[in-house]
Amino acid sequence: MTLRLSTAGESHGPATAAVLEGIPAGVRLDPAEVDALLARRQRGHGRGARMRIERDRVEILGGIRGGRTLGSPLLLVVRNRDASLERLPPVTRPRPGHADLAGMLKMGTRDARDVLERASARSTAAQVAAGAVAQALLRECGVEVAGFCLSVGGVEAATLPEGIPGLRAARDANAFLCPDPGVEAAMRSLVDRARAAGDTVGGLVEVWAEGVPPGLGDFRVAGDRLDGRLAAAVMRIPAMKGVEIGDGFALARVPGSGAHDAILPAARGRGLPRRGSNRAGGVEGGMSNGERIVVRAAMKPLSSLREGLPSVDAVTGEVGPGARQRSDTCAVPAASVVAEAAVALELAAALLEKTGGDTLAEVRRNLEAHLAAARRVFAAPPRTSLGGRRRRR
Ligand code: EPS
Repeated sequence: MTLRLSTAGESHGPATAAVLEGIPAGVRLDPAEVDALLARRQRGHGRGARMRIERDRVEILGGIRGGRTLGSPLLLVVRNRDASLERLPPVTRPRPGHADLAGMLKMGTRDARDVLERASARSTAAQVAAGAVAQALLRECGVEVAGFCLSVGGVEAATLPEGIPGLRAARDANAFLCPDPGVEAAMRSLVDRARAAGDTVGGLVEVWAEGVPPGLGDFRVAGDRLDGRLAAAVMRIPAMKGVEIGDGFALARVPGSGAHDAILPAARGRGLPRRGSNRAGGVEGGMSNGERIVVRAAMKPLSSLREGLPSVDAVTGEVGPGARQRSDTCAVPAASVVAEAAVALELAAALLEKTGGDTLAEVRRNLEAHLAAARRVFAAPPRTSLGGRRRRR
């Protein structure tokens, strides 16, 4: 079965919800773990008034029994406390940078409310709930995924912890979900100044995935390339304007001799070869190569400004600032949680394509067989050519 996610719900409707198909049976699923991710998505210095209203909690209304997945579609519901949709006024002056104008033209309506309610980043709560389920599956298969905020408005983390456990500890202790405490004060004053000026700030988010088996994705079919799929998954998050894998855009400025990662013998002559560096960000030829996957994305500053940029009213024709709506000053920390969920969902999909399996036991059995076969590729005695083995003396 293919892993497939659908979400539904308007920002100020009764709920935001996800249907996730294709998660195998037998995955331990603790709603508290989903809630922990939902709570992290609500965090971050610079969030607006809405996050003081909402207390996101998941209700798992299908696909679970006795704390384990059944293999049937999961129905994940996050109710909205601000469920004011039917009382909210029309929006006739589209806000530059939002979905308003393009959506009005697409749908043939003068009321951008019909567009912005669904275009809202509120739906990322449902995506994050689904991402938490994907992470529960990945964890059972030895894969850990962690997203964090790398920079806010040009203030960037100077140092990063070694691996995911240290990264998580430092990130969770930080008001921006940034693992470098040294830049927290600078981020805070930047966001506070922007808020005072009625302005907004963007930034960079990064996601690491460790323990990813080699060979997820495909070199044979363009649409199945893992880098393309990860990039699309992260680019689909509202307000994202750019995505990199590994050293990404920086690779365009260095010679080939400094752009790739040497292949070194496996430790003690066994297992998979080691790599000297990870400029590729864990993906070569459209496939995971067994190294840490690194995905980075650029979030634009949110489009809701106190003094809206110039716009035109679709009803009166009057020129004036775009409609004013409540907003966050900075949602980069929240976006890092959404990016973590997006990467987890895409990796879970690619993993299940490699292993198949209706149950977790079947997925793990097939994964272990794949890893054993991969290890044998470099465990065999050296060959003189592709054809024959060198004679032992
Ligand atoms: C959003 C506008 C704000 C944000 C919202 C996304 O909501 P409101 O219009 O109710 O003030 O708080 O984000 C969320 C609701 C959320 O859960 O992240 C927008 O226009 O996209």
